[in-house]
Amino acid sequence: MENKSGTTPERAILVGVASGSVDPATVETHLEELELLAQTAGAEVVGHVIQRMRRINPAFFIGKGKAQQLIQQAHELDCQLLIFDDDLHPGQIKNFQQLSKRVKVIDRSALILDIFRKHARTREAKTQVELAHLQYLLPRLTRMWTHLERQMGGIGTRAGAGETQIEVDRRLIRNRIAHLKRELVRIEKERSTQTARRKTGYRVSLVGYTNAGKSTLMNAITGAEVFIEDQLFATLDTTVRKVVLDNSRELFISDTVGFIRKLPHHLVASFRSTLAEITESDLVIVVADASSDQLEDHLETIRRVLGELQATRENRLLVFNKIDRVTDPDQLQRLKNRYPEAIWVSAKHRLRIDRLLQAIADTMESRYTTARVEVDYADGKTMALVQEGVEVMQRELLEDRLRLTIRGRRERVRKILHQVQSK
Ligand SMILES: Nc1nc2c(ncn2[C@@H]2O[C@H](COP(=O)(O)OP(=O)(O)OP(=O)(O)O)[C@@H](O)[C@H]2O)c(=O)[nH]1
Ligand SMILES: [Mg+2]
Repeated sequence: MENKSGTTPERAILVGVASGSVDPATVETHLEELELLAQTAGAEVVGHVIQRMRRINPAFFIGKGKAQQLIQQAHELDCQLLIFDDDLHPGQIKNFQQLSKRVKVIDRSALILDIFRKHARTREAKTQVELAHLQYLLPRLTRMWTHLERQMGGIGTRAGAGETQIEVDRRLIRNRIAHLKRELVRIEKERSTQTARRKTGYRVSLVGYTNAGKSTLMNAITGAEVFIEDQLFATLDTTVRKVVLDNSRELFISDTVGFIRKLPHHLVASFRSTLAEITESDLVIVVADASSDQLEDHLETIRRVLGELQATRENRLLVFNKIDRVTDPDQLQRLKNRYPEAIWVSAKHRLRIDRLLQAIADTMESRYTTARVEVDYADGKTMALVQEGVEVMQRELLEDRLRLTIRGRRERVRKILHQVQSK
């Protein structure tokens, strides 16, 4: 079998651990998600292994006997990869390398980073992903130098006097990290001039678990063609589109990278500027796949990542997508009882999108207000002031004055009225 890139896929065994309060059934659902991740990364999964443990073994994460047995199994099944659902310490990976040269051991974070690397398209996403990857790699450097030399173009890779190859690699990586951080600051500056232009508009962002249907919903709302695929992390960049409701109310809607359980910390950190679009929004639409049996888990992950980004809780709308796939009436009723505030849609089949648009319009309305101001024709300064950061709905010509009907955020309109009155 060949994968999308036309190469033979690496064969993988997935490994999960049930310990403490985590029962094997939950671990199995986590492994199913890990399998989707592995497939997205281009691997072929040949088996799931779950080990129950009371205590994590510091040397191999799982027990030593189990580790040896797994390596043996991998050899027999012609597998090149063991993928752990939990994060492994660098030392644990090294210990596995000592058991086998042929079998590579990686963890969930490494897999997610790999997918992000493959899906990064723009300069910003590429820079963010490379930064996260190198930060992840730094404490895990082992005998990877040949790999690195290739990756980094081999410049300055010769070891200096008394410097081991690993030290050289570490130095190279640190330099590169510093460079990437500077690069990101520059890209961020460019971005902030772009967003400044949108500052006066109402900003809405779509957030949610990966594969929940955010991009499909974006398309349903805007008619734009945003990349959609049934795979994890199809979208890594933020797309912003303008939408006009009822021919008058203008808003900017953005679709961005999805969340996932145990999103590597480095990724959240380096995607901070992309995710800033969320924290700066007037409204956050949380999109969830209502047909997923992991819905509660997904909502919890979203709450946690939004918390990590310090997004406010006040301005959120909950949207349950993929209602076309919720066929069990009991399940539907249960969800409706539990989340009475949720708006139910099917982005793919364009069902109830108008309800969602109405809800957006309502929240906009509650933050916006309309007012009338009159300004002398001769007073150019005030004329400019009253139009700044608001929409002008109507202009009426009076004898010596102009009467404007303006609409904008409450705070802004209040400030304008105050300034005009105090003249
Ligand atoms: N049945 C059904 N499928 C849907 C619906 N909405 C989206 N999908 C499918 O779900 C898959 C993921 O959709 P996307 O829009 O790419 O999801 P996303 O949230 O943007 O995913 P990432 O960008 O990967 O985080 C695609 O195969 C869509 O066709 C829906 O309402 N019903
Ligand atoms: Mg998407």
